[in-house]
Amino acid sequence: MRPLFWLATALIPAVMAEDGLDGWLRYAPLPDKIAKCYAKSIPSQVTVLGATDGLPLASAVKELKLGLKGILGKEVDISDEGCMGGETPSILLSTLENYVSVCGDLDDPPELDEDGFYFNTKDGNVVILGSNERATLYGTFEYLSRLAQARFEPVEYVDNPEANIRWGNHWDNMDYTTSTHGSIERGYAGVSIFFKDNKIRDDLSRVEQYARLLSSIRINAIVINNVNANPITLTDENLAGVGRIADLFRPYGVQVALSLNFASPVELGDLDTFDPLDEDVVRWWDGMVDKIYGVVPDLAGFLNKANSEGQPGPLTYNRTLAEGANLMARPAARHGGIFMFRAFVYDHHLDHRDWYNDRANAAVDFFKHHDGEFEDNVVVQIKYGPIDFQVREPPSTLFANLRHTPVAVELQVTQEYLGQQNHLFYLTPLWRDILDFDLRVDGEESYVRDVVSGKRFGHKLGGYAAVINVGMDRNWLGSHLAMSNLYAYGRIAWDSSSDSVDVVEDWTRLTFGLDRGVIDTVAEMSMLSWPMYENYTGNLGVQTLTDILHTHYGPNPASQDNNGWGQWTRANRYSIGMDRTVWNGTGYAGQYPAEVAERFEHIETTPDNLLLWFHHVPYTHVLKSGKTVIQHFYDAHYDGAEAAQTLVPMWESLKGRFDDERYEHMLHRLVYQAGHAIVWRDAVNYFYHNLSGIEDEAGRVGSHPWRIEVEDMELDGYERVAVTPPSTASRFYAVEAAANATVATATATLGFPAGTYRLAVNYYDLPDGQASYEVFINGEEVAAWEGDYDLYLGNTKSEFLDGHSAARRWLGEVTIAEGDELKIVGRPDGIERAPLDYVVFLPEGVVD
Ligand code: GCV
Repeated sequence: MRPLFWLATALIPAVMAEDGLDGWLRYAPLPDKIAKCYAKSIPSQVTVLGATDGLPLASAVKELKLGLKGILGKEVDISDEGCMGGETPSILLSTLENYVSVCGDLDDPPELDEDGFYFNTKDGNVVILGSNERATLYGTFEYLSRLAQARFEPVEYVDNPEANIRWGNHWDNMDYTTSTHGSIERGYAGVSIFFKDNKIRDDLSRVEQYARLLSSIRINAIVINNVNANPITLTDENLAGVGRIADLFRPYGVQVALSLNFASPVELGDLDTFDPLDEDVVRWWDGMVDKIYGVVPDLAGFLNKANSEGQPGPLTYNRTLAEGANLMARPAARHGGIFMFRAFVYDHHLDHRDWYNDRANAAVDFFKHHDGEFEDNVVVQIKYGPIDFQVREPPSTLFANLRHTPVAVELQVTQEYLGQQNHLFYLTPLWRDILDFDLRVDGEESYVRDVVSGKRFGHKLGGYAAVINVGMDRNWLGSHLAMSNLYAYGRIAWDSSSDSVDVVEDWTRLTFGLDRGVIDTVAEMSMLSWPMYENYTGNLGVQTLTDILHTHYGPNPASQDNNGWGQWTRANRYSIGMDRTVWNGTGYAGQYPAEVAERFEHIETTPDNLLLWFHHVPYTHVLKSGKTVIQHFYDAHYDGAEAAQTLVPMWESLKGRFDDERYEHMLHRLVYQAGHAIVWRDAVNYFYHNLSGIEDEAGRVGSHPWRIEVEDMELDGYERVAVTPPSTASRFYAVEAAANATVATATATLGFPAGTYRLAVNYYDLPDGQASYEVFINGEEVAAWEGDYDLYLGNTKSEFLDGHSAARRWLGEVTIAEGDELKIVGRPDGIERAPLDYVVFLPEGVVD
């Protein structure tokens, strides 16, 4: 006979391997005890009024069945008749309107806005009444989310959205061979789920799964193609494909929208002009928009990037931006469509020698005088900061300067400048920082959140857009933890007062289960991530300091300046920062309403974290904290890199508390991040140390007593190479195997005191090649690795030795004695010539 404990363990659900495909919609079984206790109290009868196949109410029923089965192991009966107050407890799903027409007026009807819903679980029944079908589906997802988090307390409330525009923007390209940025511009999780080889994919199964996720966070529209729009999206064949995509989103209440290329009448049609005032052009767009709506009658509308970064637009013909937007907005309006017009218009050939030039001024310069000239369905979509999704920016001044035009804020779920999903960066606190900023228009409360919702200036339209860029990777964004940002985006766009910690805790429960230790740890790691990343990348409002000319990933402070892009820091030997004051600088501070302008005009009233955004000061300037600017840089970079090391043990404490598959995947990324944070720290610190010539008071910068520079070792087959930018190599040099070498070695005699050390090596991991490496102490192999980070990290790759490819391997502990021989053998592969920077023997407690 089998022992009884066998039976007991058989009843506990095994921890199943998970790949992240379900995101937060896992409907994972609740622990037995909880499920048993509560399953009985959940009605077994579902009443759905007016469901039609292919529309959101039918999806609500489908999700409910799936969810109740998964979470509580409960089967339900479905009926299409019944009203509140019946004898059998039920879960009632309906639109409010339909409920009233079938069951009669309610005594106390809920006040629902568009997409809002009424939710009541108070008397043993569950009632979900939406203002429309998708709202009822939102309420159903809400119910399932509560159950999955074991929130059974009876509640009754109305949930209305703050804003009616809650859009996602994809920067997906039609193909990846001819597009400059591959399949998805700034995508870090595989290729497009929509497009392939200039066509819509035949297999769109990922789109349906994506629709569920978006709907559950109440995103109501999705722009499927890049703002750098390819006109061929509008060919007959591709439009038919767009129709197929819309058919998959429709059941989940997510409307499709399209980015339009302003030059389409020429590129796709047979006109020789795209002048917005030309009658043939007007006719062409009228016809095209009618045709698009013929295929997708419920299209949400359009998005357009005009006259920016090489995109065509009305300025080409000396027409105004308003004339350009209205050209396509008018026919869209006839179909009830919205026209989102991006404010990201600027000149990327600015003369950097002119102290008074400033890209940050562009949005107001280009748009303010057109306020009131746009059609009613035009919404100006404004990036949260005046530059470009930086680690710290003040809110764009344009939010305070358009009173007669509805606006939306553009956020970025994809971490373009923020670690490209290899670095943990939980974005909600950054978004809240912007949304909670009081612009003090006319001296009155004017939070950015109230400007974008339309509340502040009395607009019906307004809200949110976020660049999402999920890809074919099974876990959507490349990193499991990055999915908290997508979830959070939906929560914030619905209710901008959502608390950052609450949101990540909810997401963690849904994603990893109810273990308090997991919830607390993930929340702690997430809340640490913004200050940490800011610390080791760009401080005091100087921007992210990544390589803006190449991949936007690794460090390259020098790339900010002396070019036309206008992301300048104006760093020289003595001083740093953009002078954006009115009295002596670019005047940007003066674009804010008076109270805010006054605050940013003066160093004394500018917060330290935005000092260099608004002021140009000597490195020796003393901050409010009492530190000098340069010492703050040094300290912050050390603090940030040190904090990044703590993510690994925090995550390791979670081993075995959910599936190994997701645990291991994240562990690799966090270990990598711990190393890359050191690359960042050193590159930025070396750069400013070198430029300013000012020593670190703590004596850390440039002093690495536990490192061995590989270029100083005895080399056989290896050659010393200068790295660009120099600060992305320890002491500016590295080694690579000579062109004809199949194997190369570096040897040195160790001078460290006898003891046990943590061994690590910094090298460069390039695409298109997996070099292999072995490390020997006194002829005995102690470690080996392959340069294969490129195979599983999602960042934009660099083929050069630089801050993007620079990486660290942690090689475990070694015990050595003074005089031991260290030998590294590298075997190049493809373009990866087994490059090495330095080896480090870390005594207990040292991070270097
Ligand atoms: C889609 C930045 C990005 C570009 C992007 C652009 C935009 O410059 O690096 O990839 O283009 O913003 O938002 O239009």
